Amino acid sequence: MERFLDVRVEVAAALATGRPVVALESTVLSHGLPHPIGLEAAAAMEAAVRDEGAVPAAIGLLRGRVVVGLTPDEIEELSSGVQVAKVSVRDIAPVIAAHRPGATTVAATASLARTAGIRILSTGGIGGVHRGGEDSLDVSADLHALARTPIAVVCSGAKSVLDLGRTLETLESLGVPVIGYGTHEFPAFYSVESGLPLEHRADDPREVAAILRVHAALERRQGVVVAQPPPPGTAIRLAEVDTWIREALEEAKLAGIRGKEVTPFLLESLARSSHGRTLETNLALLEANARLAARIAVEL
Ligand code: PSU
Ligand code: MN
Repeated sequence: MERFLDVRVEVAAALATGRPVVALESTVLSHGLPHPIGLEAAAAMEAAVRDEGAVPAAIGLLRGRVVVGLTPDEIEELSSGVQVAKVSVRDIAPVIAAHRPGATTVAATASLARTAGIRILSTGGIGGVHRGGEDSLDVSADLHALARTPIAVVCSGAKSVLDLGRTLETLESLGVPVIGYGTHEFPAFYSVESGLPLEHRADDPREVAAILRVHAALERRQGVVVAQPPPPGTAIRLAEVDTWIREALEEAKLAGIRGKEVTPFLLESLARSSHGRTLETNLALLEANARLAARIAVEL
């Protein structure tokens, strides 16, 4: 495995001595945010993780290997390149074999982080069931990866461009616990509110750690979603986001966007319609989630 798995010194040392490590996905940096905002986001997330006393481990594919603990230069390489592949689970081996640079989604990052021995991952929003997914079968591999990868994923729920109700139903079917952090409602990424109640809630990192300990002790095979609403000052009302989403979906339909292009296309359209407000919220929640993930990792 070592031929293809490059766990960098700082991360390897932390894992070997039981110090807290937080994995960070790279698709959000390369395909989810425009350059150079992806870089800004990466720096903010890494700083927040370090600030809380944990080691950040951004994950991506470079020069035929999985890198766990990308350097700032490597993150730049992944976030600026036009040739960078969006890598979900199915893409890992082909992209490595082709020596192509690849930015990993939540699904791919979670499974590679686990391979490296990391138990907590931070992101903005997980993928889910797309609107109309009951016909198109466009259901993110993130959900299926969560069903079989025992890792905690700190996020602000799933993007509101998705069908959040069906996303939650699917997580339930797959046996994935969803814990509201300081909330009884599934966050809608840019928005605090979704109208979808959550049964389980934790109010501080210790409570989350307690749940994760039970989950691990009982050898549960699933991931755990820890869903934190976006920071209050930056959240946007769902009703307001909804008008932009409808525009974005219409645009995507007209342009014939399909498959893995859908998520990046919609995010870009939202950024345009909102005059950058969704980007600001996205940055703020990425940083807040990285900070929370680090605090949970420290607690564990
Ligand atoms: N959330 C964001 N921006 C993103 C993504 C999520 O705010 O760019 C990315 C994540 O990497 C997630 C992926 O895993 O989108 C899901 O893509 P898809 O729907 O194609 O599975
Ligand atoms: Mn998809």
